[in-house]
Amino acid sequence: MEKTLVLIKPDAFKNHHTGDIVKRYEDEGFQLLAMKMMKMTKEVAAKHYAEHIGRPYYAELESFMTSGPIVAMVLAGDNVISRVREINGKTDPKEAAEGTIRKLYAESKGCNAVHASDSPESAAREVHIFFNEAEIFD
Ligand code: FUP
Repeated sequence: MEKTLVLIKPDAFKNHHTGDIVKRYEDEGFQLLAMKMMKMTKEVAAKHYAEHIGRPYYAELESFMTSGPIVAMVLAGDNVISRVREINGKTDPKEAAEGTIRKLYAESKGCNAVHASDSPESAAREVHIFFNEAEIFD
């Protein structure tokens, strides 16, 4: 079954939306294979957001993502990668469709509640930044 890496970001965690977000994914029928609460270090941020290093918003992104606890999870299901991206909504909550997680819970383009892998290649890479094989119950 296809897998994806999802992060509940510090804004959504701080605003007590973790339960609602996890419930939404479970209600959509996805299987939770792994989950942990952690603080993202600058090193993990640099690995996870490698393609964004050097962009004008990177310092702000790094500072935000390391500002408080995050919840990392691996979800599985048919077309889970594209379906979770759909459910999360566009990067900027102002552009996100009604009912999407970012429309409901995100504060801004930078503080946007959730991350989800955007391709099978990203998912394979990102899952192993946060979890080892023994932590994935598939
Ligand atoms: P997404 O795939 O929707 O998570 O968004 P991107 O991969 O394009 O960007 C990753 C993160 O960088 C976003 F979640 C927020 C941050 N970002 C900005 O703060 N400003 C931008 O213009 C683009 C991205």
